[in-house]
Amino acid sequence: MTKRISLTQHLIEQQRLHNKIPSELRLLIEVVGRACKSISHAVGKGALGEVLGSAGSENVQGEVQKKLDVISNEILLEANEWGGHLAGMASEEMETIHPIPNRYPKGEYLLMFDPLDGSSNIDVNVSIGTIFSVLKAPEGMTTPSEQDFLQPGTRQVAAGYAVYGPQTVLVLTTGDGVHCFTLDREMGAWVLTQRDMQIPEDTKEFAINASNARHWYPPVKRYVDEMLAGSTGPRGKDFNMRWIASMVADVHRILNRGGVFMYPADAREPDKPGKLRLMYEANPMAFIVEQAGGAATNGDQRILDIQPEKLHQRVAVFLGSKNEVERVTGYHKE
Ligand code: AHM
Ligand code: MG
Repeated sequence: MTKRISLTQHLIEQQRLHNKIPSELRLLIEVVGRACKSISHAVGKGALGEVLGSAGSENVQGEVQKKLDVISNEILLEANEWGGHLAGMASEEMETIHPIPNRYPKGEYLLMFDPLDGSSNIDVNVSIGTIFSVLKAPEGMTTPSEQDFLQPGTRQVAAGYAVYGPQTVLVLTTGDGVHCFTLDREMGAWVLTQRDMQIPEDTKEFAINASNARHWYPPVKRYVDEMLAGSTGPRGKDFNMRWIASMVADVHRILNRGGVFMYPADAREPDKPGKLRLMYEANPMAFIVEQAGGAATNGDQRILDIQPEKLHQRVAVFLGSKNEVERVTGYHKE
């Protein structure tokens, strides 16, 4: 039998190799991993756990919260509050930041998350997930303010996502490649199953919500039309389309076999660029995708270079196979 490498062992070995995972950051990642196991467990109960359906509340983006959105948020908050590794947290499901209460010791990291991504898929048993991003608190900061979280994605020290699907997986980067762990459900342990995931530079697969086509701006319309034209069109090859409507699941497919994922800005609400949020969706995914040899832009610039202005700001997203992301970004510049 091949030797199984646990999440903890992997993090310790990475620290020895690259010296980027001090023990406080390792603890943070382990705690997030533990919280993801609890979320996976809650998700897996479905109707039997009475966790499906709406929570009867709205989040700051005006979206109806599902029971599991709220449960997942609480699991992540509770797991991360008392360990002493964090200064504060922020979440898609909370309007303002959550500083660590004074009764607990404070650490030097800031954690942001989308506790349960793919909300529209929760009640229909399609893959959903958790996305997280870790920053260092600014030097000398005692109690964090929202401003302290507004750092560009290049400053992330770790990012990852879990997918609650046929298998539960955790995909992680600390800036030295992207590694995937599968949850051994009998043992309750994360086991390393893929090292150094790489996104192929070219692809014949794209992901976009085509029901918004009539609102797209010309560069996106041109790019998608050229792919749809297939082997007799300007691209000279046929493309396949996939849209799961859970970013975690779409990105996971792209990490495994390539592809380009798009959630563009469109003409509906010009001051709201796209649907996805920069701080806890686009930035962590962009970090992971770049670490796997792919690219991520908003059509104009690298996502990781954007200076955030607001905690819940939205951003257009083009990410995945490098040559395709460069092409669609180029169309925006023409
Ligand atoms: P959520 O965080 O409220 O679940 O929204 C984000 C999700 C992404 O996972 C997914 O890519 C997108 O919204 C799907 O949008 P649409 O409903 O337009 O297909
Ligand atoms: Mg989301």
